[in-house]
Amino acid sequence: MSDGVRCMWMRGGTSKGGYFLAGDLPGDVAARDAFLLRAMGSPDLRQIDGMGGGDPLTSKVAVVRKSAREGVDVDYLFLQVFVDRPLVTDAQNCGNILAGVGPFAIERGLVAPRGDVTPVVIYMENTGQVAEARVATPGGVVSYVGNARIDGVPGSAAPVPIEFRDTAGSSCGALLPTGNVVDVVEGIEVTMIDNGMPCVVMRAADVGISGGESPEELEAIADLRARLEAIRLACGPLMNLGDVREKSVPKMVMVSAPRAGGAISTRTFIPHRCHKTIGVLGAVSVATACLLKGSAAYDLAVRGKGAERALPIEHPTGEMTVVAGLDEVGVVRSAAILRTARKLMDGEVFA
Ligand code: NQM
Repeated sequence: MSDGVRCMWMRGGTSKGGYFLAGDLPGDVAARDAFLLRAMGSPDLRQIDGMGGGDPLTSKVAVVRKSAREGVDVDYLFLQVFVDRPLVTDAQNCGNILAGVGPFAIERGLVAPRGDVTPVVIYMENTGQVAEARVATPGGVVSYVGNARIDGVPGSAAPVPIEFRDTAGSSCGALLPTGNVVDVVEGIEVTMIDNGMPCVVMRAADVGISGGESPEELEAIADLRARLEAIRLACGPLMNLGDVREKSVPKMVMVSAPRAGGAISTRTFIPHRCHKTIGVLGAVSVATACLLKGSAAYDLAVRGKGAERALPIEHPTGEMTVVAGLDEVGVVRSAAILRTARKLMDGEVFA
């Protein structure tokens, strides 16, 4: 395709990518994916011939349409465009890119602004679940300016609080797809959990790291990368995800005791690069593991008390607080997080 396709480039949380109206993209999936690979410049480590930033966190796409579902404003399909391989996958969701969906939907006229804050109910097509984002719309116009700060993003911006409902088993069919709180895989005790994002949670010490290393230090340990991939490939079928060689899930989360007053400290491979922070739904899944007695995270975690718990999930550049709502038997029923987003460019992208 040589003609330009209308698109908005946005930062959503700690990720960045292209936001498209579904009707602006080719309807045929193979043609759509070929277009997106060209637009991002994949496969190429530097994505020099495209818009991608040479990192999975900046090679992302949101496809948004007005929803026909009762009580839902828009449908959002997330696509991960691989950097180094000719692959586009819808096998995972993304809670960071989700933060830009509400503002984008209002900017494109899919949702009418309502007062100073406009709630946008979003159906997440990848996992069939619903989230509600609250977008600042003073004077009926989306505002990106404000005092909210999130770790991993310099400066401040308008807050975009997001609440998730019923995320358990989003991709794996059950919160604990093996039916166990802990399993031994490749000799390591792991908790395979999916509360919005399929994650394999394991103790950092069990794979020979402290859990305080930087992403660069961890990516440089070839043995660690090989071991995590062996565990991941074994966990895929156990988590009902099948063969995960060409999928970006499950995420591999190494946990250790909190270092900065949070609930737990994390280092996450997503799955081959180490995240500079942590994914939103990844953090929700880890927070849930912290609350599950017997999990790989339980004994390391500081959990607080009460039916609503703020669990700061520490990551390499700060923390992400998950506010978990628990029912009377201590099961996590809802989760909320604070994100911000920013419009970076509105125009046409060429492939
Ligand atoms: O877990 C990265 C991100 C994500 C996903 C990844 C995310 C989530 O930081 O909801 O946000 O885990 O691939 O954007």
